[in-house]
Order: sequence, then structure tokens, then C-alpha cells
Amino acid sequence: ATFFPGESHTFSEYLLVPGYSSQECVPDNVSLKTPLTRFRAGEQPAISLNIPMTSAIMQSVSGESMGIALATEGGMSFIYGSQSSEDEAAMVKSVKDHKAGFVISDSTLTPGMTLAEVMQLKMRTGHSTMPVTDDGLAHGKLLGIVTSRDYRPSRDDPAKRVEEFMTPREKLIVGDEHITLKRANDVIWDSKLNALPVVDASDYLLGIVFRKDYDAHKTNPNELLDANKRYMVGAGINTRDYETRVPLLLDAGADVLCIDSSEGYSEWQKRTISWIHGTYGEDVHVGAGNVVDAEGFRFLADCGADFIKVGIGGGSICITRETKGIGRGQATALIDVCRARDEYFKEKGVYVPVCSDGGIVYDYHMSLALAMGADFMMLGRYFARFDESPTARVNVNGQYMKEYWGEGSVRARNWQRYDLGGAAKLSFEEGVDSYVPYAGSLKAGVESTLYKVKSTMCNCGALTIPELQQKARLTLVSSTSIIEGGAHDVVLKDHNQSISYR
Ligand code: MZP
Repeated sequence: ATFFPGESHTFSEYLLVPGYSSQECVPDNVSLKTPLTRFRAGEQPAISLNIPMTSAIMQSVSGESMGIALATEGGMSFIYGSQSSEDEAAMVKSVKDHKAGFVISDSTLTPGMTLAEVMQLKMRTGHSTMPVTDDGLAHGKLLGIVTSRDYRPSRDDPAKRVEEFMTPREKLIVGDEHITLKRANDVIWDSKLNALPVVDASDYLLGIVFRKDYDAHKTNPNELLDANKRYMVGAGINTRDYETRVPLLLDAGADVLCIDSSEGYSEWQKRTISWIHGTYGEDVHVGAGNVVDAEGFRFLADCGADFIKVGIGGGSICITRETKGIGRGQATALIDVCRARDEYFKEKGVYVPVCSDGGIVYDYHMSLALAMGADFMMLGRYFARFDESPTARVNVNGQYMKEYWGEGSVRARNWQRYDLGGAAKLSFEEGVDSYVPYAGSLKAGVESTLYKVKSTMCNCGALTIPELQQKARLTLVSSTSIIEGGAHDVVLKDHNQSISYR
């Protein structure tokens, strides 16, 4: 037998030691853009994410609503594959067909009004609205206000926000940090149309604002909505029925595929990737996994995987380590694989993004995962808590919960995920059926999480994920220090506090 040196550790056993933060290190300046698919040195990845989050390939996590909500925030869902190919393809199609764009027409708004005038007069400026001005800056004249889909009138006191709007900024960001209005001169202003498209974090059109001299007869604004980019969505596949499943998923518009398996260092994955690339070429992207060491990474990278997922046994609903005795502490596995990814890049000039899959419990675990080298994360429990997960919200002993079950549970019966070429059935359970505390809307949850991640990055002096990976300084902590990290030696007034910040 080979014995790996040292113990394997998980996220909670690490902390980041702050580095120097310059005055530019503020959360608003942080970019979370990250590659999703492999690329050669000097080239750009075919697909990137604007936030490093993907939702798990699970029945209890990734359906249509999750796909749309997460893409709106700049991440990506992987629709679960433990359903018929037709049903999965229909879900993919419904995310791709979703249209949120609209054309503003509010006759009470007069171009030329100042924002303050408008605010006082009528418009409520909650977190989902965006005033658009003629110079692209907050002190310009108001052209109109774009509201996003979840806008609810009278949510905020508009008067409070007037001052904020009056401050000139490089970017006009109103409430929603992901809605970024590019400056008027930044190409986006089409002088022929005199119309200003406003896009969200996935470059998805939220609306179009017209200049006062816009001539509706010249161009049909709705045409701009067909030209609009569609939401990106991924789809889970298995190593059994890919020859029939993949064509349907691609027809439905899936942007990227991912082999969903508890253990990815296998000939089955090699065959699946070869078939996909052999049939469709390298332009059809497929992720693979899961692996937990450098050897597994190198095998899948050589097979042509577009990204590689890391993690065995660390998922919140996973009992693989208990039932089969396989796995590795998630942090150690990730560090090992990311080192292998960097060596592979140096040696072959090919960068294969790494996804840390499972075991993220606290928001700070995401900062740690990125600092340890992950390009993005895959999260199950985290997303299962939100309105947009496909499961029921139930009241358990007075507290709202969402149902969340593993793909290896009897409830999901995703035997293909654990298949080793034997009988086509789930022979024993590797996952549990559970509840997770309900956490409201995805948008609010993701915003709050990412604000924390950005703040941590600033503490490390990093404005991008690659910079964090280069500058991060990590330390293992003793079990006594872990106790010191939480509230200790005080009597908490609110007993719910211990779960409310998760
Ligand atoms: P978590 O975010 O809930 O901690 O973990 C989600 C991950 O657990 C999934 O992305 C998948 O890799 C893994 N998973 C899903 N089902 C099971 C199971 O039933 C499982 N054992 O381990």
C-alpha cells in the first residue's frame, strides 16, 4: 500500500493570514470572473463565469428556477441527470428559452428630469431598479429607470437613496452590484438606435432605455431582445447512456456537460469524454470527476476533460466515507489537485480549471477554496436552502426548512452516479435524505456571501481570483484555536444565532 504523508484536512482547519491591502482593495473593485473550461496559454477560455459558483447536479438543487436565478447572478447551474434524457433536455431548454428582457415605457417619466425630481415624484428605487442618465453617470439627466424582474414597488424609501445617486461614479451601480451600467461611450450606446441596453451579470439584457430623440419607427426595439445573449446552463450526464442523452442535451442548448460521478478516476470517464469529443469535436465542453489527488487529475486532464471536479465524501449529505471508506479531507485534496493543475499548465501549456465540489459549510470556506486554488465551487446544501431549489419548503418544529437529499440516497436512486459496470441498480445507500434551514431568495443570499468573499480577498490584498491564489497565506489551526474562532466564554442571548449566520 501507499501511505500519503500527513493527515488530510478540511476547510475548517485552515485560516487565511491577511496580507497588505492598498487603498484600491475595496469590495467594489473585486472581480470574481473565473474560467470554466480549459484553455491554452495566451488564449481565453471558451466559457467563463462571472462568479465562481455552480449548483450541484442534484434533484434537490438544480432545476429550471435554479438555472435561471443562478445565471442571472453570473454563475451556472448543472441540471440534474438522474431523470429521463427528455425531461432533462426540457429543463435545459426552458432555461435557454427564458427571456427577462423588456422595453421601458413609463409615460410619467420625462427625459431631462433630474434623478432627485423623479425620486420625489414617483419612482421607488429599491434594490432592483436602475436609473439611466444621459452621460452614464449619476449626476447626468435621467433618461429612464430600468427595473429588474424581482422589483417590488415601495420596498425602499426613495428619499434615502437620492443622495447616493447624486454621487458621480465610474460605474452607476444602484443597489444591485451585479447590474452594471457601462458608460455611455463604452460601445453599448448605439447612436443609430438612440437606445441603451442595460445588462445583468451574465450580459443578459434587463431592459432598454431610449433617448428622447429615439425614433420608434426606425427600429423595432424588440429586435434587440432576439440579438440578446441567452442564459448559460450546464447539464449532468452519466457514463452509461451518454450516446442517447448527450445529443438531446446539446439540441436543447446545453452550454457545457459534466459527468456526474462519485469517483471519476475510471475508464468509464475516459470512454465518455472520448466519445463526446470524437463525435462533436473539442467545441462541446465536458467536465469530469470527482478525483481527490494529482494522479486522478492528470488522468482526466489527459482524457480531455474541460474542467475537473474535486471531492469525495465531503458533501453534507454524503456517507460514502462511512459506507465505503474512500475519500480525502477536502482541503488537502483540493491543494494537491490544484498543484497538479499548475504543473500541468507549466508542462503542457494547457490550463484545466478545478472545481471544489461539496463540503462548503460557511461562506468563508468559499474564500479558502479559492485561495487554495479552486477556480470555482459546486454547491449543493448552500443552494438547496433557497426559494429557487426545486424542493418543498416545510415547517419543522416552528422553523422553515427545505428538503435536501443526496443523489446516492434511496430517494434519488441515482445508481449511474455510483455505477462500476455492475447491475443497473443502487446496491447500497451513499447519501441521506435531510432538511436544511430555509434561507429566502438566492439573489440576496448570493449577494451577501460574495460580499464576504470579496472582503476577505481585500484583506489578502487581492482584486481577482488568480491574484488571491498567488498572494494567499494560509495556516493550519489547532482544534483549540478553532474553538477560539467562534463566540466563546460568553452566554449568548439569542440561541438561534449559532445557525443564523450559516
Ligand atoms: P454539499 O454542497 O451539500 O456539501 O455537497 C454537494 C455535493 O455532494 C454534490 O455536488 C455531489 O458531488 C455530492 N453528492 C451528491 N449526492 C451525494 C450522495 O448522495 C453526494 N452521497 O455526495
